[in-house]
Amino acid sequence: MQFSEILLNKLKHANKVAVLTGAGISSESGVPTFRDPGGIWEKFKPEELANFDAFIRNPDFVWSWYQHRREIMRNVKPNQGHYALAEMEKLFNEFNLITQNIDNLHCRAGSREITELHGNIERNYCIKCNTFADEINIIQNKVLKCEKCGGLVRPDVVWFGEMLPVKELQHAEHSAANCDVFFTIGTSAEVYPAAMLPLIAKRNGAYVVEINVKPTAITFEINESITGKSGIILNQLVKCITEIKLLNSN
Ligand code: BJW
Ligand code: ZN
Repeated sequence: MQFSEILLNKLKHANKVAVLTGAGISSESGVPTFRDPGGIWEKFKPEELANFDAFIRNPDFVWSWYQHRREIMRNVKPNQGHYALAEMEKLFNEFNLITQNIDNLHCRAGSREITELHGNIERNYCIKCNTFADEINIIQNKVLKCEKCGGLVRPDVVWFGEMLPVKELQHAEHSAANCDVFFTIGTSAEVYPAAMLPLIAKRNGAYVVEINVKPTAITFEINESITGKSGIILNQLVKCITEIKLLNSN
């Protein structure tokens, strides 16, 4: 695969690189995306499941949906895209990996600095007293009750209409506004405020590159689009960057 001269040159001189990932990066591991055909929202509308009111109305149903996804996520492995980003982290002075994914696969691939914007499915907490629940038994399909106060236990993820974790969002915005190169990978860029990040980066002078199998909501607002599967592209890109850096140091 041939990368553009301009991208390779930007990466050669880049000090700070930021990356935003979405569900697409995990699709090659076998985790369904949200908005692609066959994705999660084909069966259930987001407003039916990914919001607090739905949970209160039908906690067992929402809980069992997350149990189903926990099972998928525990049975899959990181793919070459996750591993390539873990490698890329070592190649730049500053590297910020921001993810909308809740699947923990970046962590399992060895990335160290990860900003999770939408939470993590492995964590769960009581909606009444905020106590975190321990390891969740996958078989349990009825909503868990808090051991301390009997309140409903929910996954520690961000639903529609809920605020993103403040520190994480601030860190992500700061990384986007201060990087030299910004990658937006495997996300439809339809959900805010995450979808603002590539635009913040562009407005502040970063070179913004999208990696996706198809055009997205922001394709025409950024600098460069690379079309294809993120696992394959990232694997080759990291090899290229490593070569450039080696040549640079000789
Ligand atoms: C591949 C590939 C391969 C496939 N290789 N690519 C401004 C304007 C309009 C609306 C709003 C706004 N600001 C806020 C809102 C409201 C709302 C929102 O954005 N709505 C939009 C739908 C319009 N946002 C919120 O409510 C957020 N909160 C908030 O803003 O709080 C402040 C506030 C509160 C109250 C009122 C107003 C403001 C919270 C958003 C939370 C999102 N939560 C979810 C669920 C998380 C838990 C769970 O997983 O169950 O997060 S929704 C879902 O979408 C999930 C994802 O992280 C997120 C993004 O999806 P993603 O990752 O982009 O996936 P897909 O499927 O959409 O795309 C996959 C892509 O991969 C595709 O492009 C494929 O082509 C590609 N692909 N294979 C490369 N191999
Ligand atoms: Zn409690």
